[in-house]
Amino acid sequence: MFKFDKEYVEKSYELAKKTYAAYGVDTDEVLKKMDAIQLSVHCWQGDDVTGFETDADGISGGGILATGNYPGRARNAEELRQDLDKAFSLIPGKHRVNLHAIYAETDGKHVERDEISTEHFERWIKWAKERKIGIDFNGTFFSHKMADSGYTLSSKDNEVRSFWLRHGKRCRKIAADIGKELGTPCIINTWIPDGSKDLPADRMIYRKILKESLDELFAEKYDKNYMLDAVESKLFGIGSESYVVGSHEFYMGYAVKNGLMLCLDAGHFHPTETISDKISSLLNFIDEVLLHVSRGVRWDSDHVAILSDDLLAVAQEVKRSNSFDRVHFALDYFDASINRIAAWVTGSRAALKAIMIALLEPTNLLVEEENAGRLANRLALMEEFKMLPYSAVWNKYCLDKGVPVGTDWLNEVAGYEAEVLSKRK
Ligand code: RNT
Ligand code: ZN
Repeated sequence: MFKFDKEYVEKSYELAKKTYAAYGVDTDEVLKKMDAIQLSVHCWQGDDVTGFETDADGISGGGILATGNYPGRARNAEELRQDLDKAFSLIPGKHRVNLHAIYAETDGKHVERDEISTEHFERWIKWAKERKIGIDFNGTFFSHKMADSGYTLSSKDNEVRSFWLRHGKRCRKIAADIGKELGTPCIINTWIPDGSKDLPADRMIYRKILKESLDELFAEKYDKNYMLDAVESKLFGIGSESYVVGSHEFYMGYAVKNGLMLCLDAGHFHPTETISDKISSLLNFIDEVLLHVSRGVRWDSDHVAILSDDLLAVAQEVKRSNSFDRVHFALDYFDASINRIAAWVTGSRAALKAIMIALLEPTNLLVEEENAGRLANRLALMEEFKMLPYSAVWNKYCLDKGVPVGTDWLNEVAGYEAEVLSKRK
């Protein structure tokens, strides 16, 4: 495979810089802007969303399913952090880590979800502090016997509903503690699986209950410097094909009304519907948007993110609306059929590439043509800009950040697999 040495990378960068300058884009500035970009990297790619609960029972309740049995899954928090460290060493820039409540460390003791607290995340906090990175958080409302009915916060069963309410409240407190400890607001995203396989007779009742539950869940106000709440909608899932209580309309309404962040997961809409066009609408009514960068293949399959037209369109929308301070990029996919470090790195690098390509776009020139009514030129320029030498800028970025350039990172993954992952039985 082609080996990019330092001289080659520097020389190509100088040429690319000239090309971009001719279009009015300063590539050095773009490299600086990349420093401010933080992805929220999901810990759950490392262990197939299993978590460390003593009675982890896989698919039970909630329909979250990672398929595949590639060897080397992280079996405990130590291994998961070690794997994340490896992945981070191959991803340019400094990024956050996204945790779920099931990643609590309870030292072998069974601690129910409505009893977890910040102490169970102390090692994660210490680890993040040492690396000077932020942590984001999620309550885990699935893979649990109390989710077996298919309903959690919208359950008609008060025992079930209050159990999940207690869980959700604990998670918000944990998130606020994390944000305070780390000095960067912890985004806590609430996604629940509630819905039904077949046609419900009364769609309204569950949504009414969910609204009441959310009002109670979010009643306690926390300092925005410590934590920020987001809510995530969905269209359908495994076991909730006919009806999802927390649909897009439901949560968009709720977020607008209550000043929360809305989470758009790329896999949670109709298969041909994209999330890019939603950003400029939402930002007129809510302060911030959380993105779950994912790739649905025919359905909400959570394939590893790639540099697709869809992902690029999302990054372009954020760039063109100058909203990088209001839109948060989190990754959300889980593939258990390939090397999990490679899955993390491929998706993270894809998201960063999309953001960089968008930042390098000579947007002003497009807007100029648009405003002058020269729409053929606008289209033609968009096509021409697809061929600009962004790969040279990307390679320079990787070089500057001290991570492998080009395909070199694959050797690192292979070495890690031989030395570490293959020994996990
Ligand atoms: C599920 C949602 C949710 C989860 C993670 C694990 O459909 O996308 O975000 O994937 O919380
Ligand atoms: Zn998601």
